Amino acid sequence: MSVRHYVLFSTDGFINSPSSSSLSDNSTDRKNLYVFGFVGGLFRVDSTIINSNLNWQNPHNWSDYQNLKGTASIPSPLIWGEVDDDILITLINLGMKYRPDLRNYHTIHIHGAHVSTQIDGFPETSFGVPVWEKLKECPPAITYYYKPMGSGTCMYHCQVEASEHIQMGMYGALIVYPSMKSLNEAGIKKNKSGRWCFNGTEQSHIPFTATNRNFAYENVSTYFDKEYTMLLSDIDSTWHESVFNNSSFNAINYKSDYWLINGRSFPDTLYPHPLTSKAGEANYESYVHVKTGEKFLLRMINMGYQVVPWYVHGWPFLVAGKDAVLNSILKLKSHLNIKNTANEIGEMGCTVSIASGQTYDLIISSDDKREEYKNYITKGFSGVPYLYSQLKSLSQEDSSAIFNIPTEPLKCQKPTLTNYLQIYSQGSNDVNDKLFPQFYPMHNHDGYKVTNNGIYPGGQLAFIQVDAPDKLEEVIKNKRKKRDDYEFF
Ligand SMILES: [Cu+2]
Repeated sequence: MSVRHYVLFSTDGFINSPSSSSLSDNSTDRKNLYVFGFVGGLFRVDSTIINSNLNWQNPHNWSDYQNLKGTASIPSPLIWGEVDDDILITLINLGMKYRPDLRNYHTIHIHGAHVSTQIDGFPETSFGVPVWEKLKECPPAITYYYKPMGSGTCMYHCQVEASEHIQMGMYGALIVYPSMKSLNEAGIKKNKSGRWCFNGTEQSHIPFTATNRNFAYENVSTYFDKEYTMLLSDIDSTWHESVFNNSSFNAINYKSDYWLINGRSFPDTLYPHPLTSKAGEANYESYVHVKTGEKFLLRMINMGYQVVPWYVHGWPFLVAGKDAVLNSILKLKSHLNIKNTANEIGEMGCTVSIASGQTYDLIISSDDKREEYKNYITKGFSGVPYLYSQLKSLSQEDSSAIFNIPTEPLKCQKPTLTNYLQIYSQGSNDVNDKLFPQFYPMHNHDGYKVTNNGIYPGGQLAFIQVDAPDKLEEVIKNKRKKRDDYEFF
């Protein structure tokens, strides 16, 4: 149980969004969109200061805060904690750099949290935080606080003139992990050899390195190896321009023309996210990169004004939870102590409709499908020749018919492009090398929202790259099977 204290500053800024499907940085392919948002981050954990610059009570920091004006982007910093932590969020209102005449109050509403109305950020029932005017005095600040009682995916946003301030970008993700204590209370524990157990039964699919932050909920079926937060939103650029230009805009004329994942449209969704500072912690990366056999969690959040039918190619997902509540089938399964580790019992799907303000926790097991895929890729069936030979003759007809795929962009300044002919032509005779990597798109299924400025592909589109299973891992696994001895590690 910790105190996690975040300090956020409200202000304005710009995001630079692709306005075509080009991977180039050419300014003609990009558009600046005026936004509002929060900047700042984690100030302290218990009495350990993480970032002393965020100590707003220290007069030495005050002049620097003026430099934060105009630096907002989308989304706002990701906030996380564990069940029973004290989450504190201090809000300071810097005012706007580009619209200094705007003296609006701002608030923090933690969407999905159960707090008293006096502090839930709804200004009409409580208060707003005013602009810091007397710069030689300590900024007026309000500290929102709450103790999460349950785990799951939430978000926070400003609730002042919510139609406009949310549209302008004042939102971020908020994640609550189970604590060791809350897991233990649900029967999920580590035994003396370091292996995870549920009600005393060893869970061999959960590695001994897993921590409480590898569970979405206090439920053994919600274990994951990796997690990705997908904060979805939509933008009407006309509205943003009218706020920038101080011209009037009637919210009922809302018509979105940019669709974002974590503040970015495809192809920017391929690149490392600028807000990621610390490896291994929850972040806004949207390029999913896993190994065969890994389970990954998609924390879907919709802060847009339109329902998103989110579709994942290739893999069915398990609905682990919705709106920070564990899925009732999983709850029942654990209550009845049904001992299957696979997903046979659970709500599965490939598309989920995510309304504005909803969150979904989706878990995908990238199971080993080599035997199945060989039928498509290297064998062929029902008299159809295998795919490589078909693609080869297709490329002789029209070489550009074989599309290029960006591969491993997180390792590169620019994504390396490849295509399946190149992958199949790899020198190795090992058929596995021709099967991997697999690339699965996931996207808004309202097709026109997979565009930038009307140009396809763009918008809410991201990729999942699944690599071959780690050979070393396989060796270890085999040895483990034989010896069942954790001292091996
Ligand atoms: Cu606001």
